[in-house]
Amino acid sequence: EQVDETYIMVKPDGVQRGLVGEIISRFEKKGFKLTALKLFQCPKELAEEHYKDLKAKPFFPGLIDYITSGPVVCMAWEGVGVVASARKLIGSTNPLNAEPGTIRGDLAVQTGRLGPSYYPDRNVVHGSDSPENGKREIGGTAYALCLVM
Ligand code: DAT
Ligand code: MG
Repeated sequence: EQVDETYIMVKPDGVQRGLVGEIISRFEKKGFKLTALKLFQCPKELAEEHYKDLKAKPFFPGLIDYITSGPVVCMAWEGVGVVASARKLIGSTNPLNAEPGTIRGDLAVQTGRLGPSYYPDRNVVHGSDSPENGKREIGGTAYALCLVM
C-alpha cells in the first residue's frame, strides 16, 4: 500500500463563505494526516503555474482572476490512496454533477457560468488529480513558497 500526498486548496469562495473548518474536518474524519497548512494570497504567476494544463481553455483567464481574488488555504494531506480518495470526497468538477455527500455536492452550486466573459469557478476546493501532480503542487518550486512543511 502506497502512502501518497495530495495538495488540497480551499479556494477563495470557500474561505469567504467560512467553509475552511468544514472542509478540513472531512479529511480529518476520513483519517488522513495533515502535513502542511497555510493561509495564502496566491500571486498570478503561481496560479498560472498551478493551472498550466488548462492554459488553452476559454475559462482560464477567469479561473486565474478568481483564484487570485482572495486568500486560499493551502494544505498537504498524507495517507494510503489519498489522491484518489480526496477526489472522491471532493466530488465532480461541476458541482451540479457532484453527488450529495461530497464537498462540492453538499456545499456548491456551479463551476462558473457563461456571460460576456467567463465567470470564475466557484467549486470551493482543489485536489490534485494524480500522485505526480500532488508532488508537483506541494513540492515544486512554486509551492515550496507557500507551504511550511
Ligand atoms: P478539478 O478542479 O475537478 O480538478 P479541472 O482541473 O479540470 O477540475 O479544472 C480546474 C478548475 O477549473 C475547476 O475546479 C473549475 C475550473 N473549470 C473547469 N472546467 C470548467 C468549465 N467548463 N467552466 C468553467 N470553469 C471550469
Ligand atoms: Mg484539476
